Amino acid sequence: MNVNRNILTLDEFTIQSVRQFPHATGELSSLLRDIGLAAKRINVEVNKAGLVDILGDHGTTNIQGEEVKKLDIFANNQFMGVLQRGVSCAGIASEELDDFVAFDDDISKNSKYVCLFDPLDGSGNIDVNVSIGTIFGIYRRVSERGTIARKEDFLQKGHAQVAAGYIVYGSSTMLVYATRRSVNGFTLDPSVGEFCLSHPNIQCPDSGNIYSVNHGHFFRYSEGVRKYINVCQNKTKETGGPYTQRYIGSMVSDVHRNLIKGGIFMYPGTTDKPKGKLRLLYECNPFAFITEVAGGRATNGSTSILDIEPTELHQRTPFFVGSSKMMDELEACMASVE
Ligand code: AHM
Ligand code: MG
Repeated sequence: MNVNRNILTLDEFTIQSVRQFPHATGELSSLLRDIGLAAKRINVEVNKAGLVDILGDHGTTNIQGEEVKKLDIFANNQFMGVLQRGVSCAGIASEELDDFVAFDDDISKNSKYVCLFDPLDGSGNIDVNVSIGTIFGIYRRVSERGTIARKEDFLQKGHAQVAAGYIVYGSSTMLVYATRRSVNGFTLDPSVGEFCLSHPNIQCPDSGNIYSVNHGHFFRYSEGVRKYINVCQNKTKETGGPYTQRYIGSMVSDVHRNLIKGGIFMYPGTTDKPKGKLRLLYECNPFAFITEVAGGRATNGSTSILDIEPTELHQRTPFFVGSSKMMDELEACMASVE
């Protein structure tokens, strides 16, 4: 097989973006580079996950005498570590940590950005060898540089993101990230250990035929959501169907597929959990940002996800994201029963 070695790597791509904009300082590129490194390290461990029973179970000691950490804690520590040692990040918030962490060394205090992430989303799927992912959103801090980051740096609306992305540890490992200008996907080439630009300028098709939702909760969804699911089930060739239902239970994989092929992903509220399950700041906002840059949309059923004013780090929200015309049809169904 001929391998094209002229494809841009993630580092080359981000540096190229800096070269195009004379005012760019390179701080965002450096942050993305740090994230790429954490992703490669997490990828190595995710690929070994099936060996955990041989090498030692979580919380036990492995064959080298090291304590085996849960993968999501490992991923969290990798992310936090690279961002703390880098020069661009003033602090982080993570699904794995109760509160945000403001880095207090002088370089971090002078850094421009904060990063919010879910280090290993869908981690319930690890034991059965199903794809999982990492999600991140990057914001320019609102507190003054030179001071330590504060809570308001993390509680910003999704619209304020300067970049957002995800890594999917799938049949290949991919890193996809968006700035306000474009969404680009990079596939890890394991032979050189680099993310290489494989999906330039991703556009979400304005319609598709895939809908992703947990059908097990059907009778606990609102009437509007049930109505839309019925519409999906009744699509014919004439109305753009038939639709296919696909639900991996790993949002990163589900939304990634829909972003490329066209589709809609839904995690609605239920009668027992009106706010659903997913977290606004580090699960929904990054995907809403990426999808909107790619031409799609994301809402909580009534408000654009990116317009929601956050009040807590770990707040949950119903989440609907995907191709614009499918989102229009969902909203029309929801509005028709109110
Ligand atoms: P997690 O952050 O605990 O891993 O949960 C988030 C995951 C998403 O990736 C996925 O879409 C969802 O949970 C699936 O939940 P459910 O099994 O309730 O459908
Ligand atoms: Mg999660």
